[in-house]
Amino acid sequence: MLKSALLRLLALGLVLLLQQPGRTAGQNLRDPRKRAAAALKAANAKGQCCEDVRALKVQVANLSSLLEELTRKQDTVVRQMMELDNQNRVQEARVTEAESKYSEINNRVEIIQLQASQSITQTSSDAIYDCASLYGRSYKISGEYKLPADGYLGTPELEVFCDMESNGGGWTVIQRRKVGLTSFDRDWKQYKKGFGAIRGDFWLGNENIFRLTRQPTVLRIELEDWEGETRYAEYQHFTLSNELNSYKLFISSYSGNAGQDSLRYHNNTNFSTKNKDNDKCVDDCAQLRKGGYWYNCCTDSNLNGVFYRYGEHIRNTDGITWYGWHGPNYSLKRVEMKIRPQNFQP
Ligand SMILES: *[C@@H]1O[C@H](CO)[C@@H](O)[C@H](O)[C@H]1NC(C)=O
Ligand SMILES: *[C@@H]1O[C@H](CO)[C@@H](O)[C@H](O)[C@H]1NC(C)=O
Ligand SMILES: *[C@@H]1O[C@H](CO)[C@@H](O)[C@H](O)[C@H]1NC(C)=O
Ligand SMILES: *[C@@H]1O[C@H](CO)[C@@H](O)[C@H](O)[C@H]1NC(C)=O
Ligand SMILES: [Ca+2]
Repeated sequence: MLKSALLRLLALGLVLLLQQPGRTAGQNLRDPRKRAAAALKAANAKGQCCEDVRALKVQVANLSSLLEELTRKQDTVVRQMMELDNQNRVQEARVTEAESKYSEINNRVEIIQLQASQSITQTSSDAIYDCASLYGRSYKISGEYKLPADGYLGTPELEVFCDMESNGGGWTVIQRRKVGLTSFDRDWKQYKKGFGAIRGDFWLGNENIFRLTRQPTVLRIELEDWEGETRYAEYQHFTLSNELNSYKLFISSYSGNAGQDSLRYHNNTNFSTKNKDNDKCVDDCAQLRKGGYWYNCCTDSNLNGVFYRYGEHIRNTDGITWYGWHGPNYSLKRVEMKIRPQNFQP
């Protein structure tokens, strides 16, 4: 602003400077007397004009030097701003690096805790069906439990994680994503049997989930994003078919705050893995979405997808997604799926 005002002044000065000496030159004077008078007048004017010109010249020189100085100052400011910008970028990079290091250390701590916990599994000689029956026997602390084998029911011994706190407790956790080091891109057999670490990331196994849902069962899904916000989705009815029927999903009566119900699309759909395409699509959804799930064509949620860390979590369509909350390209930070009988009394 200041610079352009000065430039305008400078231009005006130059115009005046050019006009001054020619003030009388345009007059065509034939009469000698008039010419003499004009010459005298011009001489007077010239004396005056030359004063004006000198003053103007000084002003112009002054303005020029001022302008130069301002230009120099502006260059300095621009350079300083660029430097600050660079420093900012370096700072940001450092924060990002620190964050990823922190996350790595956090993961390592969780793994150590996980290994330590392996030896303090609680057991009970009583026939126990699930975490809800444990809760009924006054086991009210969340953690790892061993459900004993039951010859009558034909169930083998099973390690489970019980959530005895959320919404009244009694929940048997069937899936968890939070550490991000366990691959969920597994085959049919692994999804059938279960995999992962019960205190970390795991799938309890389709065969186990099928058995646990033979009684009327509630499913609760808890989600967390990278900003630390949480949501849940609950289904009053949840059951899986047996393996012969491809562990087909059945859910109904949604409630929760996770936006549009993003499991509904997967209702009445067979389970698919990378080596068993049971989806309702010409594509191979399990391979596209890199998990085992009740793929339709393909997803409205992909809770067994790829775990992407903060910074990488908004790029891919094969992440841990719940479309009704963060859409198809946002991979969540944490997921837990848990079940308990419909008739559970806290
Ligand atoms: C020119 O600048 C000098 C200082 O650099 C100042 O003292 C002087 O008054 C200025 N002259 C004009 C005509 O602006
Ligand atoms: C689902 O599985 C059942 C039994 O395994 C099969 O008969 C049916 O065709 C499958 N449906 C689809 C869409 O693949
Ligand atoms: C799933 O499909 C069944 C019919 O097989 C239906 O009764 C139920 O309401 C559906 N669930 C949802 C959440 O739409
Ligand atoms: C999601 O990512 C895919 C490419 O990976 C892109 O084509 C699509 O537009 C993205 N969708 C949204 C809603 O950002
Ligand atoms: Ca297919």
